[in-house]
Amino acid sequence: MSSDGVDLNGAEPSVHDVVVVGAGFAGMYMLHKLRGLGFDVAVVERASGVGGTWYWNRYPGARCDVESMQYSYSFDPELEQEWEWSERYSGQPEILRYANHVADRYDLRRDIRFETTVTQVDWDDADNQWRLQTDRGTYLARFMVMATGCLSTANVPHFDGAETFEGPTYHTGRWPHEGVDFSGLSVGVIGTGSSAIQAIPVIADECLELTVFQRTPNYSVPARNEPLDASDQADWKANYRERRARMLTQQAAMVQRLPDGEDLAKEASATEFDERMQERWDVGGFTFYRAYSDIGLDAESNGRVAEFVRGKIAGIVDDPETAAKLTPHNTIACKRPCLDTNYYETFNLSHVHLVDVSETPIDRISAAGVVVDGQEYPVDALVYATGFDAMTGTLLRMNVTGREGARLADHWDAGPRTYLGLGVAGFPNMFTVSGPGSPSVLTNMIPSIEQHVDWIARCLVDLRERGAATIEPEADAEAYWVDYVNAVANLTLFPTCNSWYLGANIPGKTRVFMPLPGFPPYVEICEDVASDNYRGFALA
Ligand code: NA7
Repeated sequence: MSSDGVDLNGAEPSVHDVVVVGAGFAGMYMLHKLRGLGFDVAVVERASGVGGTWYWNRYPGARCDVESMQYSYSFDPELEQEWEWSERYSGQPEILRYANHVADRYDLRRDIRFETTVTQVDWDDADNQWRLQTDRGTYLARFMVMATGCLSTANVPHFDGAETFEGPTYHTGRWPHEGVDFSGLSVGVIGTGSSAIQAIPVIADECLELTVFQRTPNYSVPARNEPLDASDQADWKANYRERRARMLTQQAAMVQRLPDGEDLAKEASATEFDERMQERWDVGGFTFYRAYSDIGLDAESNGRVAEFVRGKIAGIVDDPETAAKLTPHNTIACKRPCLDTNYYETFNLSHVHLVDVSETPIDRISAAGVVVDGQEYPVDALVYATGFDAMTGTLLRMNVTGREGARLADHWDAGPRTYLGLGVAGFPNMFTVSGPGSPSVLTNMIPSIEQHVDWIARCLVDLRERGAATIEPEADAEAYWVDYVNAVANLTLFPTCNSWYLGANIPGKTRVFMPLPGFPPYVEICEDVASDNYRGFALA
């Protein structure tokens, strides 16, 4: 790059008011919204299509854990009415079709540059603009929106000998678009997080032998997926405005099938407790975790609920040794809660094997399989269901520098620092959609995305009206926010597990609780900040 902004290969940079990184649900809505407000916007996207998470995560059984009628945009009532969902929880292909429908309906593709990967991002102090270098040219823009998703950089752990494995390997978050045929094959799956819990029963249906390598057992609750009843869908469509408004008043930005319990689990009688938990187990979904008000807050109450699930595992899994291995003993729901269809049941199948790698980790991968404690488990194909470098991984890999060349990686050395999860001190005019420090992954992502996009759009209009060139969080406001997020997280049981919420799944990553529990108070704070002349932000 030369100093006048011309690309080294001679091409002129592409100049816009706003450049958005990512064409998932956040980037698509950001583009649509800002276009409607008269901004010139370009979106860069490394994939060859829209959909973000749902573009990449095509593994067998990939499905949203939030019910279809709630996992969709609310910004256009016509879109809401015209789209028909087919199941209680949508599978990945259906959600990707929806994303493509939205892209077509609002003619979004003409402003999206696909197959374009950001390699370097620098703030230019002299010109008050961002310079994005990509593998397909340079972009200049006054404002930049990182719509890069929370789980978009795959975590592929290092195993000695992995390169010597003779069969194909796959990561759940980078699944081949043409699909994979496991029939007649012996398959290994590493990991038992929510991706694996969805994939294992489906892969088991197809393959000859399945060996699951489990480091930490996980709690899972039945999803009870089923075809969506036409009258249920019609009822939602008739009441969408009231229901969408109600979603925004809920901790996780979604309405549950049963009302949240307001009493304490530890005070319930044994009969009352079992009846209530059983009802929620039968209904399926996240309503299980909302049976009592203190499941996420009080260790004793949490322990009762955990024990209920442990009892279910013992009842479902025939072989007591396998059941014991599958039984978790940590806090329930302090890792991302999982929903399943026949997960524990799958381990009753004679061709499905469980290898516990908690005490003796995977030694290495050989040409023919996975070696644990000196024993080789032969497999023809290997699936890494090993998760993501969550919430910060993608942002940090883009080599972002702010004022005076300060690196985002240095600023976040001790964990991500943001104000409201929307901006970073020293990085003017950069917005993060569902960034660390916002409720994001603890909520239904689409309402969270809409709330951020609407806030950013309002902010850009206000700046335009005032003739302000820059906005950035003040250092004090950011420090206050980091402390606030930590203080709220410490009121809960979330920090008691080694979860990706804490960065604990990535060797060497600083352990800081990254999302903010509690959607409704967060929305109020954001409103209040904007109405109070963007309190905590410096405008120039
Ligand atoms: P997760 O929830 O991070 O699960 C990853 C799994 O991989 C988990 O069971 C890990 O065990 C396991 N893992 C990771 N590294 C290793 C090594 N080195 N050896 C053995 N096992 C390992 O990712 P998912 O994709 O399932 O879910 C991510 C989110 O995507 C999900 O919450 C939804 O929001 C969508 P561990 O528990 O760390 O011991």
